[in-house]
Amino acid sequence: MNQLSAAAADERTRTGLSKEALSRAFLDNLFYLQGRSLDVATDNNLYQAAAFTVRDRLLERWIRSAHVYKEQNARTVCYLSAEFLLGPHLANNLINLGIIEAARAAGDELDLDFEQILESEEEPGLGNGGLGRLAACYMDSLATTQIPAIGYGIRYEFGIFDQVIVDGWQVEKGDTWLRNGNPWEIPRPKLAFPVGFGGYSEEYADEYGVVRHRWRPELQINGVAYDTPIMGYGVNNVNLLRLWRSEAPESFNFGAFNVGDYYGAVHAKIGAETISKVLYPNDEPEAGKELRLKQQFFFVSCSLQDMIRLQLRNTGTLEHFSEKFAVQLNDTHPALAVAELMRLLMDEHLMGWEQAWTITRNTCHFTNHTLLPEALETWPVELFERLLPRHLEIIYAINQRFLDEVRVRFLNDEARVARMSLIDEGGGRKVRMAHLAAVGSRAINGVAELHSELLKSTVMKDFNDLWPERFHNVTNGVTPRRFMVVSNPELAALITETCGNDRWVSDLESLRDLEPHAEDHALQQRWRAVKTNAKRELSDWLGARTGYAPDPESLFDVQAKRFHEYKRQHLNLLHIIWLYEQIKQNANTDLTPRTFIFGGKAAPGYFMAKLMIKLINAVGEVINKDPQVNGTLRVLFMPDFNVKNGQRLYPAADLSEQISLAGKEASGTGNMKFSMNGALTIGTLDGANIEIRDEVGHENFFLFGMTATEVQQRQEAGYQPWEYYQRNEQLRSAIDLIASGLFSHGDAELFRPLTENLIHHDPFMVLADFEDYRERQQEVDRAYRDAHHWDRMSILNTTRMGKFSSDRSIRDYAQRIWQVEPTPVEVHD
Ligand code: C3B
Repeated sequence: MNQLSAAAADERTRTGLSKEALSRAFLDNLFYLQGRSLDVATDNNLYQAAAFTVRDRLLERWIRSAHVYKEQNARTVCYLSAEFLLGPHLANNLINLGIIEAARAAGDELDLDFEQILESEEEPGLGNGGLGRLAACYMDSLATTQIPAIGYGIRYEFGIFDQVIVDGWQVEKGDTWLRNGNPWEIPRPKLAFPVGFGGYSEEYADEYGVVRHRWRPELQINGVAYDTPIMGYGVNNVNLLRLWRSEAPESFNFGAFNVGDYYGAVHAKIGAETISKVLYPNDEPEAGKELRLKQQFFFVSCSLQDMIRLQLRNTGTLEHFSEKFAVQLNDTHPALAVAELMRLLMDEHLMGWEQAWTITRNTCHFTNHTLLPEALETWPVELFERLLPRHLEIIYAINQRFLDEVRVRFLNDEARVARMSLIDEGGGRKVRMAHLAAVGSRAINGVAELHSELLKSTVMKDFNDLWPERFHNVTNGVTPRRFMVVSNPELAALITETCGNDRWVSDLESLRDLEPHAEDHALQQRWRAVKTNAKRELSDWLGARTGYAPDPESLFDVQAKRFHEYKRQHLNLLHIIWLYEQIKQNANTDLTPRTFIFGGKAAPGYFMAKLMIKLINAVGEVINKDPQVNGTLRVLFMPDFNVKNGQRLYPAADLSEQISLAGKEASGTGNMKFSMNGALTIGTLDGANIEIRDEVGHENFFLFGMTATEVQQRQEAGYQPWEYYQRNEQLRSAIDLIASGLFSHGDAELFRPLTENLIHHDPFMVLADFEDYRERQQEVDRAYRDAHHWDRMSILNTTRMGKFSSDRSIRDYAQRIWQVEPTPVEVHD
């Protein structure tokens, strides 16, 4: 499959590994770790042996990196995130180590199916969507740009659910990624920290008569570290992903835990283990569940205790803590770090308020990922009082000082004081986590230019008035290693061949060198052949799973992302239904054959999102079977969209649907993955779409819809979706067709919640943008018929994506936010 020269496989690789050395190590790992020989090994045995072989190579570099980082006392980035959506490790690590060809050759020699071994890996789905995947891309880029970093999070036993489609409905299945063990992690049972919950806070006088505070928790659990090495591409740097698993302390000492009550003791143990048991599957809205707050505090506390341990070990004092560590808070989920760092410094390490506050404020940085009101986290004060009484005290104290500052800056403006307070006093008192994160951070950033501007002018306006210098934009990025080299090896090989080198893999801007070739017909043809091969592979995969194998010559039009009304999968669907009506009305309608592919999960409790999935499948069932359509349209749902399946999808897409209502999608990152793989985008002026369009050229992007400003104006003027429904015949007939029961075996009730909601409420203005969308889709239809022109646009989409490498994002953070420098690591094999 991979076109790289076979000769390369025979050479000793950059890491000094020959295929012979790899085969030997592989066989050893099969035999000594699993007691298997080749003839009886299962797929999983082979995968584990391969994984251990690769992991061993990472470990040498990991130890070396840790040593160099310590020696140079480099500032370390600590990326605190409740989610890391990693995806399979094996292929990615082989690429980053530079040994994939040697490994493939070793596999061939042992007569093994290399692709099958890669396939056997279960992915760690420790995240919901964009936010979690971004954290994983950033871990890759931190290592690649040689920045010392630790990712801190939770080792969920059950990650995001697996999605199966039954009768068109989403059904959730528990994720069991740890079933066969996880060869990439190293448990550190001795590296554990106590985490308290409940109890009370008390004052006491220390030996000098100074009044201090301490927390007397009612319950203590332990957080145990599980470490995964994260290898950079083309460098020797290996960083650390440290995930915490919750445990009851002293598992065997049941008696001490709960005297005489054996059952109660076991129950307590189970309670402790529950904390890291399962990832909350809600993407943007926060569930407000007690266990979620416990999870947040749990991983924040373990992580900060770990940093303090490292600093004390290295320097014996915490005075220079903020020079040693830059903490990045990935959304508000780890915002408690502000209060917990204060508590640890003051109560446990006996620092005064001023010094502790200066350190905290110089350590923390905060990224906001959404403006959706339902996603802005707040927690009832009552819950804090019960679970984290000392933290509530600290939050009150921070708030008092903060609001005094506001009062002095803005005289006689109590309304502003109330708006900015860390406590929302209206209707049940609540702690505002975004405010806590903002007050405790040196820098606050949004994730795309528009989003960062809207952040400053809407949800964080008051904070921007107060501290404009703290606000930044860092546009998101994605790693070209996973989303080009790993997922699309044929395209990667073609690019490398055309460039004459593979520098682009860690310097994506250099793809611009290819631009002059965009006109070259020979390249266009090969480019198209690569795309068609990827479409064929996807078609086979879909055929085996959905019963429909789409025609690789048709235009693959893909929308893959979490299901949410603001992302407007239903806008896409209304267009499909309209196309279908055209064919029904006139069998000779001249349409470019298209395959519409959807993928994505809905939060299990999100009724409308689940109904959209059902509707897509129902529409597919009717259209795909209708002889009159005769294959011109296909509508397919790819089940269980996750990182692994995404890697199948991105290379095969011709058109990428990025059709959120302007102002709602903070950035989007799928948009970047598609474009890098040569898909054209149909999209609104939302999130990073705007910047993508500016980079790839306006003529190579299908733009439609209202701008964020127009959206706001329309809303203020009073939006009446009903008027669009009445006025626009195309729209009306598409909606009416759903309401008629055609897609529900005559049941006119099934989809009524969806159609009624569109006609009467339409909170994300699907109807207002429909007409423009439909027109732009007609342009797409025409443009695809001109293969040369399309291929040229496709090539330019890829070559102009340099800005959207996560390496660039990380360099931005490093220079503008963290002030950290690369620390190269030398290895002498
Ligand atoms: C997402 C946003 O919805 C995306 O626009 C953005 O690209 C990514 O974050 C990464 O910045 N997001 C998410 O996945 N989960 C949240 N809770 C909030 C935002």
